Amino acid sequence: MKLYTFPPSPNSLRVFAVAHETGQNLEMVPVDLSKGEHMKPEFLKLNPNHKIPTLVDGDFVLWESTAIMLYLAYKAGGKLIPTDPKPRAQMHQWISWNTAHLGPACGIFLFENMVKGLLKIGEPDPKQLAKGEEEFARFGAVLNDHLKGRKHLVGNSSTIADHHVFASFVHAGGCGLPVAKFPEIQRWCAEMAASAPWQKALAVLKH
Ligand SMILES: N[C@@H](CCC(=O)N[C@@H](CS)C(=O)NCC(=O)O)C(=O)O
Repeated sequence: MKLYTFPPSPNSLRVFAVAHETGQNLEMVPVDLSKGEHMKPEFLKLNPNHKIPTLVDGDFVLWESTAIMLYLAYKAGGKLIPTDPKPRAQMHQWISWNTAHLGPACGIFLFENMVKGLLKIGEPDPKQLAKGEEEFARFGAVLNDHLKGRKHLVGNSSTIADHHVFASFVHAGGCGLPVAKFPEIQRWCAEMAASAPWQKALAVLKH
């Protein structure tokens, strides 16, 4: 299987974490967004949204990181997906919540404080950052409370939800995400970052 990816992308990193945890090998095909490689006709044939990550498994092409993570988990016999309906629904709850709420709040800090500088497309917008502060305070508090006394978001073992949500924090330090007032998030993130699948996934950032 090949994963078309821009290595620092949280959406790509969480797919790699799942691949590592489920013991599947993904060949990384770098797509340099800063050079516009995602707009090349050959890539647009794979993903007309011009977005990474995009998975190619033989003649099967799949985009959207959540769908790819679930596909890898299904291929591994359902690893990382609870079998009972209630915990399975809770896993989907956290995935949807991250996609709709927490992830976009973190994404404001990532875009304003990191991506703009890397792509040289202007200064951080204080209005956007104020919006990010407000949203992160709201949804960060929900996560922080939920994590009290828990090692995993759902049940007693790792699920897709943990990898999905943790990806929103991978650049927390570099993009100035205000996590200081959320000790449970900090503790959980330290545990996730130290876990074997994330150690392997994050190694790509050290090159
Ligand atoms: N919902 C998508 C988001 C993917 C996404 O936004 N990828 C960004 C990089 S992190 C991208 O490829 N941007 C290029 C573009 O939109 O043209 C997913 O979860 O895979």
